[in-house]
Amino acid sequence: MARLIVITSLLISLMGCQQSKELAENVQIFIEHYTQEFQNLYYQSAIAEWASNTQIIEGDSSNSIATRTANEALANFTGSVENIEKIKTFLQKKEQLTPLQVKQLEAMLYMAANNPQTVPDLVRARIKAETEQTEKLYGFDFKISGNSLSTNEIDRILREETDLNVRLKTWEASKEVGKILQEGLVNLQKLRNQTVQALGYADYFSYQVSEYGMNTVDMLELNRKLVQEVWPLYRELHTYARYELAKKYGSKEVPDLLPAHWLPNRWGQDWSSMVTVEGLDLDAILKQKDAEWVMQQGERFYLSLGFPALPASFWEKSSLYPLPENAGYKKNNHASAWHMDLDKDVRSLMSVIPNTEWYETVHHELGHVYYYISYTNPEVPLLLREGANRAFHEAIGSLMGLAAMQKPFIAHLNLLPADIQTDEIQSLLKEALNYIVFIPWSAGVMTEFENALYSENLPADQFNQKWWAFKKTYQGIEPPSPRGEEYCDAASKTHISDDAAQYYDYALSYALLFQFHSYISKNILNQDPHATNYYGSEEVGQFLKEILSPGGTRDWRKLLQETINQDMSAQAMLDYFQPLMDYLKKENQDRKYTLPDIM
Ligand code: X8Z
Ligand code: ZN
Repeated sequence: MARLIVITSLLISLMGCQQSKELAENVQIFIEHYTQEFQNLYYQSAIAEWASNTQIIEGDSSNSIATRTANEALANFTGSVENIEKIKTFLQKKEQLTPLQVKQLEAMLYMAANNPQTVPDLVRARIKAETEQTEKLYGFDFKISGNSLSTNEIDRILREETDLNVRLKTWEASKEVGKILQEGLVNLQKLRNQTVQALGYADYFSYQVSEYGMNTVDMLELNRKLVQEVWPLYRELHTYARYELAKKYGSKEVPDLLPAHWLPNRWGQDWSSMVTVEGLDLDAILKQKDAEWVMQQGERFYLSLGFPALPASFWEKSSLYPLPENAGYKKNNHASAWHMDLDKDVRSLMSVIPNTEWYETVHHELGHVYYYISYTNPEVPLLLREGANRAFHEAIGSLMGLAAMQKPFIAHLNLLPADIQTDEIQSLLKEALNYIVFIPWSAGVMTEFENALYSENLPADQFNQKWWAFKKTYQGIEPPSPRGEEYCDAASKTHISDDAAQYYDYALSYALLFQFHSYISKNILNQDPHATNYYGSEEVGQFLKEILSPGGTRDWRKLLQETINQDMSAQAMLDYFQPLMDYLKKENQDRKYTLPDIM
């Protein structure tokens, strides 16, 4: 009797084993078929999007029609009811599959939720709305007194001009694009929410957040904590900037809130050009170079760490420089990197000119490109060719941008005399005006606004007041004059239209990048994090490859533990800037603080 039971249960478990082997094989076949079809449709979509973003011809709808068609085909496939059913059935037997199979099925389901064919009309309407919004955004002709000007030119004026009237006109001109995007944004708010709700997500914000394995409450809390942690330093920088800019513009009064047109950036997200470090004036150095040099220098840095040369197709197919004025068409004016076929076709879209901002951005975009190249390997299935999370993807190039601006690095390139004396506190101040100032903007304004927009269904007649309420609370910035609901200033930020509900990626990426930088400086280079030279260090390259090459095959928290033995945290960033506090407190000694001391 007992024997019989043993044999029967053995038989059953053998059968079970056979079944699960069969299941794993079936799943593998499904994944392979899916992958092939997906790659093909994804590539077609990327090719069409590429044309739509690099050749915007007024009145010509051929690009937008092609883009809509390609995106609909991709959506029909990724959101197909049949695929969704199959994936869900497979996932019910998770425990019989390999972790990699589960991850791939989950990636499919995540994409399906973005355009479920249970609601085909909604998906189609959304694709149409997104294509139209992108066209309007990047086809926009910025003008001052009737004269067209590029966003590079707007940015230059806001960095350099001291005449407040000229600044005001320029800032106002930069916000005009928001007006024509308001209607589209209202439509997209509804359509983005409705499409993901069809597969059970609460709203589009929580859909995007879920990719981190987090919910909206946790993500908001994490971002608010980040703001709180940098707040004491931000408050010092805010006070410093009010007084220094009042001096610079000859204003007798020091305003309580920073007027938006006083700041050297359209959104007040980076104030670093306020400070020039004597002896370390990168802008002056770059003025003697051309845009091609900036691109090649970016590649040289990655090469020096042991990364491969960029493929010839990168140089042939990318769109790296501003269009000539008489081009007769426009292109997307914001920087991006593209993994067109999730294989070897990598490109970047930029408008590089030789200045500090583009020098940094070139390193940022090449970070994406080298991430693509690193995880395009046989160990990483095509569906998992993505960052460990989206913030990792943003962190790598920004890390390289930071490293490429430190004095020992620049001196090593012979761009400076090696023995030049520079003021280290001024360098740190300049960096804080970039990295610290960015946090209340990204983790605060952008994240809170998009949360209100999608999770809280912000009513269309409150977009602008909400935007400025967040600008005031988080950044201590006010508009030059009241801006009613005829404006939609949030929509002057490109991500609001074409990278929706993801801006916290950048906030988190800054925390991460200081963690990576601190690890590299202390544990690999044995250098002061404030004065490093990564150039030529294959060990640094090796460390980065460990982070990059697994792509999305690993849990990001585990990967972080294994590479730097830490959880994600702002501590490294805070430590880095700690020496600045005393300096700023002294500078601000007799000045009135207008931000609350606790956020
Ligand atoms: O949008 C970007 C990148 C896109 S790949 C250039 N960044 C954010 C921005 O410009 O607002 C980089 C840092 C912040
Ligand atoms: Zn990026």
